Formats: sequence, structure tokens, C-alpha cells
Amino acid sequence: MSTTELEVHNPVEDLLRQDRLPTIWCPGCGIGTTVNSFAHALLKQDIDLKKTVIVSGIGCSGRVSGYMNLDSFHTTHGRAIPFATGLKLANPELNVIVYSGDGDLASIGGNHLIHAARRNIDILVVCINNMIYAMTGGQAAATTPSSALSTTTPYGAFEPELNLVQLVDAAGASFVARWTAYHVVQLERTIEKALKKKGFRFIEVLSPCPTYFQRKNNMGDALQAMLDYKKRSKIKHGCPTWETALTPGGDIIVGEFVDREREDYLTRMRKQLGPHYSEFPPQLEEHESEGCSKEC
Ligand SMILES: Cc1ncc(C[n+]2csc(CCOP(=O)(O)OP(=O)(O)O)c2C)c(N)n1
Ligand code: SF4
Repeated sequence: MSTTELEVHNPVEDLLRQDRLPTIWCPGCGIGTTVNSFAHALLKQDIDLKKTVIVSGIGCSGRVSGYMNLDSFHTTHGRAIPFATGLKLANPELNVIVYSGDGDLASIGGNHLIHAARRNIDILVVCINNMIYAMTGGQAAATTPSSALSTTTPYGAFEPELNLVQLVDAAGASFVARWTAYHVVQLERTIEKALKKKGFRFIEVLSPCPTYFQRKNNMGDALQAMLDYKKRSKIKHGCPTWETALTPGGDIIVGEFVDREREDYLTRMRKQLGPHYSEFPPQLEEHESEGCSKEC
């Protein structure tokens, strides 16, 4: 048997930018595991990958867009959602996915998260929640559990943490789910489902950061985090999100919590503007065929 016959092709290989590997992620980090689920979900979909775009902000989780072999945008910190909103409005045919961290999406970018859910803009957001600003050395984020240690909360955080799934549910998201980096199969299925749905879809994935969060809080290594997720997680689909708060040592409620039908932003805009609304791509073609006028 020749060596070429022994070569094994990883099914997700083509979805990753091979020239960027290995990743910057630490051993035991959960982010890469979630990317594997995401890539498998994309492969199972009947969506045009040429019209699929991924957007991230800044942070360890924000690196995901750079590793995916899709049209990808690494935007400024906290601004992945407004950037993605602009993409969707400019070209409604695109499948727009935002993949970023809790600090990026819910701390510095918190206001954008709320309003994207309220508008029900048709994008999918995957939020890696490691409960810390990891890339910059472990400062407290809006998701850092109350009393947890971080470089900026050496006596324990005095502020209560945000429950992200409750926040986006209250703001009007059409689909809301939570898994952990341990739930690889469930996460893949939920991403598949969310890719098919219209409106603002939000999936929170709890992920260990052994380098900053686990170590600082004496929570053991990455394996311990996985065992902890396995032991503490309770799957409760449809659970009211006000019952999903994360408490130290308590149950981690995971599952698909919200799946509602609500008109998305573009549908409402088209309805209200009626004949006054025209899609951007035909306009662009018209513009190009006319040649560039002095105004452009
Ligand atoms: C405007 C701005 N403020 C602060 C920073 C520094 N910064 C870079 S990444 C980051 C935190 C990222 O945290 P998170 O989104 O949770 O990602 P993680 O690294 O934990 O995956 C911060 C504060 C920045 N790049 N830009
Ligand atoms: S610092 Fe934490 S989040 Fe960043 S790559 Fe390392 S383990 Fe992952």
C-alpha cells in the first residue's frame, strides 16, 4: 500500500484555513472543540458556502473567523454584530454568522447585542462564554460570576453576572440556546437547526479557559472543566430563560430555550416601504452597467 493510500481526509479540513494552523489556542481550550461542531453543522447544511459569511470581534474566540475557510471578517472589539448587520442589510442573500466571545459580544458589545435581538436582524450569533476577557490576561467581563477571581477582581467580583440567554430572550431573539464545550453532538445539531431559522438566533457555548479562568479560581484543568460540565449540566429544552442563571457549583441548564416566530427586520422594512424598497444587489448591477458617474 502506498503512503498516499494511507492518507486520511478529515471531513472538516476544507472548511479550515490550513495555512493558518496550528491555532493560537492553549491546550485544553474549548474554543476549537466548538469550531469542530460548527464545521460539521455547516457541512450537513444545504446552504451555499459561497454566500456564507463569518464575522468576529477581538479576543481568543474572535480568532475563529480567521481560521474558517469562508468569507470572513475580523472586526474591531465589540463591533461584530453591527458589522454583520450592515452585511445582511447590504446583501440580504448572505447567511451571516457572528462567532465571538462573551467579552466582545456582551460586555463591550452589549448594547449592539440587545438591539440586534430587538430588531430581530436575520443573523446567527455563536457566543463563546469562558466568563472572562481571556486574550488580554483574564480581566473580569460582564459574564464573570459574582465573587469570582480575576486580574481586575482580586477580592472577587462585586457585580452580579449577566445571564446572556435571558438577556437576548427578553430583547426578542427568535432562537436562543445554550450548550457547553462538552456537548459536541448537541451543539452541532442546534447549530444546524439555527442555520435554517430566520431572525436573530443566539447560541451560548460555555467553554473552559484553563489558562486564566480555571486556574485563577482553583477549578482544576481543562479535563476537570469537562467533567464538571458533564456532572452539572441538565438538559431542559423550552426552559424559561429566567430559570437558567448560572450559579457557582449549581446546575448548568442547557438546551434550546426559545424558538419563536417573529418577523425579522428586513421583512418589516420591505413591508413598510413597499414599492419604495429595492434590494441592493440589483441596484449595484444597474450602477455598474451605467458606468461610474461623477457622483460616485
Ligand atoms: C476597544 C478595545 N478595547 C479593549 C481591547 C483589548 N481587548 C482585546 S481582546 C479583549 C477581551 C476579549 O474577551 P472575549 O470576547 O471574552 O474573548 P476571549 O479572549 O475570552 O475568547 C480586550 C478587552 C481592544 N482590542 N479594543
Ligand atoms: S487564554 Fe483561555 S480562551 Fe484564550 S486560548 Fe487560552 S485557554 Fe483559550
